[in-house]
Amino acid sequence: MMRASILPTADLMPHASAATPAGQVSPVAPQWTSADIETLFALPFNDLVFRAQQAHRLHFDANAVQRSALLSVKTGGCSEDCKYCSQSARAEAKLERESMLEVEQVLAAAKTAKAGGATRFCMGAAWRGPKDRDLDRVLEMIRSVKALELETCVTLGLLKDGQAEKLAAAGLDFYNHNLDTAEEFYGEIVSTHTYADRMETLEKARGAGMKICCGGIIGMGESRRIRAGLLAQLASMNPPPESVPINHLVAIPGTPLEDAPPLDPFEFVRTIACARISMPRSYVRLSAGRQEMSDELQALCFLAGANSIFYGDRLLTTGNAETSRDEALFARLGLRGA
Ligand code: SAM
Ligand code: DTB
Ligand code: SF4
Repeated sequence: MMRASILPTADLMPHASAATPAGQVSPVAPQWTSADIETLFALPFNDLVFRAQQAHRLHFDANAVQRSALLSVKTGGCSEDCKYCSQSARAEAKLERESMLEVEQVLAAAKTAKAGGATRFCMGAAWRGPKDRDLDRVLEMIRSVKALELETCVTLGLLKDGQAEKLAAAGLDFYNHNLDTAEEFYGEIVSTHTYADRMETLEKARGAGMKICCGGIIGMGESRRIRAGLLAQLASMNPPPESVPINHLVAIPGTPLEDAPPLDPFEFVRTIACARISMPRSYVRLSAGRQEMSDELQALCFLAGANSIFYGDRLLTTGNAETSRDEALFARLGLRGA
């Protein structure tokens, strides 16, 4: 049968799913180990990308790319010390600390995003986690964005008991909370909260019935083993995150990672391909870093299975690839927004 021939060969199947007959969804999430994913990483580039493209076509239209808009609703002054982030109060990055936006400002931005073709609106806040009184305004933002018939996503940091349920009740579709890297490297990047704290918040969001948007940052000086470890962690969630943002580090002046060693762009494409193969049903988002990428590199990322982007001229504190450039790239590649 056609389908069986394009499934990964047995030596590259993760352990739990190896026993699952082709075409059936295993009730147990495949247990991807770092070693499994390192084996994928080590494939010749063409073989890896071919395999990713096959996995992509089993579950998605390979020429459709989901587009999410992003808005920072509370910028700067964060108590945490994430080394990549310009919004940490400890960063020396030149950043105006801003108070929380008003609901009307958010609504106006969401209308513009929808008119431009985005289907999801993501709101980010530079908090360790939301205080209950701040959450109330976010809930209002969610309700008004949802009323525009946009999917909603927020990223607010660590959640306390009961907050996830409030977000879900307001109509939140996705909670974004990245693991950012493998557990063993996390302490090199952040000291003010732990990997276990992040996992706990992901469980709270899932427990409240929301979809999860969870990925990481590539290019922070981590090894391939660490990249594989991050993907193994994500792919072994049961179920894996519905949305997996793969951010290329934006090396922001004034942050401790401003001089991070450059990453071979092909290694970034390999990471996307490994994410696609290990999480075949998830949207893999080519997230931060697109502004610095050539059109050719982005095209390789789409070929390797990326099928979502941030759309709009800004990310949180840095620029994104301009909408006009994206439109031209989609036209040149025959891609459609989805
Ligand atoms: N404070 C919340 C938190 O940490 O979860 C939400 C906002 S935080 C800015 C969201 C995510 O943005 C981070 O987890 C990280 O993956 C990404 N990010 C932040 N700065 C970045 C940078 N310079 N380059 C790439 N990704 C970055
Ligand atoms: C995600 O994974 N990436 C986005 C979003 N989720 C919140 C943030 C990227 C931030 C890039 C750096 C900046 O603009 O400050
Ligand atoms: Fe704060 Fe989030 Fe930036 Fe960390 S990544 S410093 S928690 S805004």
